[in-house]
Amino acid sequence: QITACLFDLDGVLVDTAVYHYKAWRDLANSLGIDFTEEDNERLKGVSRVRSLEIILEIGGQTLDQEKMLALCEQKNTEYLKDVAQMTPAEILPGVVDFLKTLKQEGMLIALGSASKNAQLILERTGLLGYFDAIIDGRHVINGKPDPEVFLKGAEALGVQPENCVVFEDAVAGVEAAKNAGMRCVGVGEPETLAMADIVVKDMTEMSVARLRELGQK
Ligand code: B16
Ligand code: MG
Repeated sequence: QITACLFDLDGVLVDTAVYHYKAWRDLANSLGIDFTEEDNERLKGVSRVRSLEIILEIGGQTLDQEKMLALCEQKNTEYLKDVAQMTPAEILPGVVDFLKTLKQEGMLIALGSASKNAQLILERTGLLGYFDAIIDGRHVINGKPDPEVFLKGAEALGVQPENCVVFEDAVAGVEAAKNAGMRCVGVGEPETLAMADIVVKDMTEMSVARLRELGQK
């Protein structure tokens, strides 16, 4: 039986990937590295430092720890300029209706995101009030596909992993959910998210009936 839903942020509730891409591309270009939208797919669900490591790998460069932290800081400052302009209009389709339904059904709701800016983004988009617990990049040591972020979410809600459903758009995130022993709804393409129990295009395709079905699986 499903009693709790754990949501990833970027790609599931809002599309911050476009802002991440813009900020990383500018930074990569300043280092003389070409960084395409296709390359950006590799950064989804991945931590900030790991994202920079991937960009440096693409460019065949290495930098010392101190320089890397400075560049992460620089990227985040640019990224936050866009986040500051975010509004509820940027919430992805079906999200608000589905969250409202879950609340009515007495379902517990948590956030499980790699982002250290998650709380701010939820505030800017007016989604914060729906969440009973928030676990994000500030609370975890091991990034997805490690299950830590979702296990901590379940713990904060006081529920067992087998009673949780995770909503994820990134392959590493789906793996993290499965590693946590949870059901997983993939958000995106079935070919890419094959490990998920079901895959939806977006939250307009979700309903309480589908959640219950998932609980029977
Ligand atoms: P920040 P999610 C992830 O969010 C993004 O998908 C990923 O691209 C980003 O690098 C990561 O958050 C860290 O974000 O720099 O804000 O701490 O999909 O786990 O909600
Ligand atoms: Mg995501």
